[in-house]
Amino acid sequence: MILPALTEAKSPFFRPIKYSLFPPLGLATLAGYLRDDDEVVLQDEHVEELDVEDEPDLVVIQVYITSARRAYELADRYRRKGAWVALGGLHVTSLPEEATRHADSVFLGPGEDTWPVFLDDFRAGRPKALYRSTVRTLDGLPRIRRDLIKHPLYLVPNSIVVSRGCPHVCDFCYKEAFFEGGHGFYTQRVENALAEIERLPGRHLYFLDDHLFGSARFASELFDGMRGMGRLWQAAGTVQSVLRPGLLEQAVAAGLRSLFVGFETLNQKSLKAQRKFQNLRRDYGTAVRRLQDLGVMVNGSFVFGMDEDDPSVFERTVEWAIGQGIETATFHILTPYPGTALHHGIEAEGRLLHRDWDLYDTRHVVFRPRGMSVEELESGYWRAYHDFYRWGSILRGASSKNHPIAALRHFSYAAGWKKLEPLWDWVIRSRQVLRMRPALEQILRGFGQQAEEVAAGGDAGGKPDRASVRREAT
Ligand code: B12
Ligand code: SF4
Repeated sequence: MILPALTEAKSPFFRPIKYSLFPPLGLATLAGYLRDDDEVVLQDEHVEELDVEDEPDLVVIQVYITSARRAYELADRYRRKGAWVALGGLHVTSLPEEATRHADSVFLGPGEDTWPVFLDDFRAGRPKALYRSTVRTLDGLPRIRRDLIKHPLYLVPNSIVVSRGCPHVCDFCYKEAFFEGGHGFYTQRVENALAEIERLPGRHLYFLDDHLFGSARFASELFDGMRGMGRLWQAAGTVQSVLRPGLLEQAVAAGLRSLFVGFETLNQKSLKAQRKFQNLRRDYGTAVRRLQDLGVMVNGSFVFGMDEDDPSVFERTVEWAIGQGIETATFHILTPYPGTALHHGIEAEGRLLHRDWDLYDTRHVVFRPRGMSVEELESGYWRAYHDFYRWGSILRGASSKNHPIAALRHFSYAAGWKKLEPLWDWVIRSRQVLRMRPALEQILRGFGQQAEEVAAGGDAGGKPDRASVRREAT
């Protein structure tokens, strides 16, 4: 089983830490369906040199858009050697005709229903060329084969997903295309999710769910069950879910310490155009303050290049994010992934510049924007990163915090990710990534402050008093 990497992740010169964060959870999930006497090796090219001299009967490759070229190269190589090659994942689902040229079997959508059927077919000597997922459930999943994951190579080996998809339908998102033909959002049973969490060693967890708060009932029961487990965790959620009374407090009491929030744009018209309705007319500032008051760090996600954006968008967005004291920001250039509504629209308007999937990495402009030139969009994107992570900006963001401990935490986290990149590069090369986890946990804990007070004393169902949280911290 192979997770191929895009070129950048294998660079001999510099390796961004983001590629050493998470193990290949999708493939480890599929490996759970194998029999005890099946011999299986899981290789992740983001963190190791691939051994392609082996002679397997079956090769399984997960294909993302940015690693598609490498995935097809590997697939062709193994097919020439006589192995049966199975390709699946997001990119294959969007463009099955393209993938078919490099595969013996192609899988559309999530693999939990089709993969076991294929395994039976394969063992019986009659595997099909195409498998399309239609049954969507996470009930009765076998155990994820975490034993196949090379833990020391990842900063966050405890990544976990307890749901699939998302209840929303944003135009630029992969989600609608990937889940076509069945439910687009479904969760595990709470007891199964809790059992999976119990099995994970250590304290730190990272929920990779698109929207952990997508079902308020599920999330509430999950957080209730996690209370007292002593976990520290990170996740993703929407502005809407942050503003919802009660749920966030429950999450914090269960150990939430940092949340990835899709703000995407400060422009209401753009939100509407992208059908990001759940963000419409929500007070972003209140959402950030709610998170900060509860001791949750914010990773704000922003997208540049929507039709309403002009060259002033970069500075406005960055200024807003720094002013709000957002700890880390992820900027993206709007990218029309094949299969999405955004892609259909831009293609129909003749604005697509090329189909070089290597460059569909949200850092390159692949379509003709409306309100600025391609060069302005690309340089504005890089400027946004530069301006947000300048020492002066980090200090300004940190000083917006009301407490020195919160300011120190802001400073350590923001500087740790961006300013210490050469150090991360060295850590990755010396294969010491896992050793950095205690430092990450320490920062997430807020050096033992704020959120732990809420967890210990706060009423999970109610709204803690902002002033009292600050007083406790002091
Ligand atoms: C974690 C993550 C990462 C991690 C690590 C990836 C990893 N180790 O798997 C990191 C940080 C490295 C990363 C980087 C990037 N990512 Co990323 N990432 C994710 C994220 C949040 C979760 C993936 C995950 O673990 N899901 C949970 C598991 C259980 O599901 P799964 O992996 O999809 O596997 C299931 C199915 O896909 C299927 N399946 C997969 N392969 C196969 C094969 C076969 C044979 C079968 C039968 C089934 C099958 O079965 C599995 C079980 O259901 C997704 C969002 C998402 N919801 O998928 C984005 C996502 C995959 N990333 C994306 C992007 C764009 C990127 C970047 C380009 C971002 C950037 N600007 O740098 C880079 C480059 C990625 C690359 N290497 O090429 C896009 C991909 C779009 C696309 N069409 O391919 C996504 C969808 C985010 C988004 N909403 O746009 N990413
Ligand atoms: S809220 Fe996020 S995950 Fe859900 S559809 Fe929109 S972009 Fe995709």
